[in-house]
Amino acid sequence: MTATAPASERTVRVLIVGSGFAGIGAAIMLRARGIGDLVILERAASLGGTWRDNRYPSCACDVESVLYSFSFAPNPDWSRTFAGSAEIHRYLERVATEQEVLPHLRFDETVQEAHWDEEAQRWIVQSTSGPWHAEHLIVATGALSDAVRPDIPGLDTFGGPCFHTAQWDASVPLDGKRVAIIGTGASAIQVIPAIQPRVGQLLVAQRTPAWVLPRHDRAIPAWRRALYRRVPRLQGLARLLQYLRHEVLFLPFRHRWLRRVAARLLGRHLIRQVRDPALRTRLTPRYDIGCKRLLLSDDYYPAMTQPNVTLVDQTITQITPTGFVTADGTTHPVDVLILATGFRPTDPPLAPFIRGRDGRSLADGWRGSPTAYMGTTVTGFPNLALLNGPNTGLGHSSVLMMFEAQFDHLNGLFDLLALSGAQTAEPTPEAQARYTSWIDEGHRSTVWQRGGCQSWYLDRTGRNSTLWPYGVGRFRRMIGQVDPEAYRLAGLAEHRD
Ligand code: N01
Repeated sequence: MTATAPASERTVRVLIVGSGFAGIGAAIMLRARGIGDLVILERAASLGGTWRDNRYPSCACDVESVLYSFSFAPNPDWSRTFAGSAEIHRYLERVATEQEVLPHLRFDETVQEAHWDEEAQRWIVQSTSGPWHAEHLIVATGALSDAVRPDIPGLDTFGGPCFHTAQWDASVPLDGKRVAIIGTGASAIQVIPAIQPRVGQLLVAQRTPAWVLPRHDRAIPAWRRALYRRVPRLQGLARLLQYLRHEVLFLPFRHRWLRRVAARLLGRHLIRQVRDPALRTRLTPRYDIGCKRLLLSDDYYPAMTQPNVTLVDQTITQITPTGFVTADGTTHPVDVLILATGFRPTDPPLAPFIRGRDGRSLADGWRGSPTAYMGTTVTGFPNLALLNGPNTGLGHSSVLMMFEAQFDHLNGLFDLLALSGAQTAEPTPEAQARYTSWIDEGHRSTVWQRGGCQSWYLDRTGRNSTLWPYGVGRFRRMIGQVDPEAYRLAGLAEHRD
């Protein structure tokens, strides 16, 4: 189908927005249950989401690849414990190809607006190529897709090359240059050791020192890959062990005394790798371990000790055409400015443009603090599913397992519709409110709420609307079964599975 296809051809049973892991995985799940009438709209020219976009040097997953892959598509060929972005992207492309998802993809189509047409019992979705009509809308646009530029005066006046890590410009020469990187989060700590040997001077602008833990990344030897190919169950066992390890590692996020133990043990990484006491003090986090996302790196601290690296921990007050000025009045000349300033998952970009039964948008209802029943469905928005929705993020394990649990929930919903003969499903306001209170209660004792830091996990109301407050197993158990009492079913269906 082309971008100019007539309206009748633009009516589908399921429309998915976004072709990252969530969107591709949802399409595979739907095809497996016999729903082939589906289209995935992708604003870029190829699939892959965050792993297509993030191509800064040494970009890699900070969850072991054996766990950061679909359970139904194990990959015995991972080259490293923590695969790089290009390898993860290739994996996703391969899975999409093998599972015959590619014919469903429409590239270079940006969704601008979607609203529920109550009379037609359809979603009407406006994309850059025109309207689509769909019975079900699945939003899989990801939490880390829109780069945030820092709100520093003068940023636009900088005269040299300036780019965000998620929009890395490989054509900009860095060799021998004076480069500044703003931010010391997950992206920055991967970039810094990768470019430090090449640049002349590297200025690292740190606002808050982070907890950085050992990563133990290794090449996976050929014999082990061969073994996994021959005996897939062994890789399944390795995955299970990683899963259980991460579930155990989750406990300190909820229990303070375990955090104290963890901080004492894991704080040694900094002590071992940074000998200079003054630099060590400046790199020492001043909040509870785990409050902000834990960072994993074996080479970040060693890079910070190199003679061509300067830690700048004064606030940047002004960016000028030739560099930046810090609060102590120092001027720092810079040739290239790299923004490792992250994303804003608490303000999903499509939320103001998706309107439900009463014409109000998701953003209108959320008022700065996203909520959804089981992190997936929203009252007043029939047949809408949000993948990686509110409170489905993780601070300790692979988010792909959360996506798969959401797929199970959607499967259950399609079963419920098929069995009941209904056309639409949406959670009751009571079910969503109960669930949200339960989530908030669950967060009360977590480090994210009490750890003494400002993190992007918290929205502008101060509520944690991004993370799931328990272990992954609990989410899978809860959401895997659909409670019919929690859903309002309506209409008579044309389709049957
Ligand atoms: O972004 P971040 P990221 N002046 O928000 C600083 C995922 N990810 O791109 O801590 C000065 O973590 C900010 O400072 P502060 C992963 O989920 C995954 O690094 O707010 N500094 C912080 O240091 C990750 O958590 C992988 O005080 C400013 C940094 O910028 C998420 O992406 C790999 C500033 C932003 O850090 C985001 O990581 C990489 C300002 N005005 C990333 N504004 C995987 O492996 C912001 N900062 C899966």
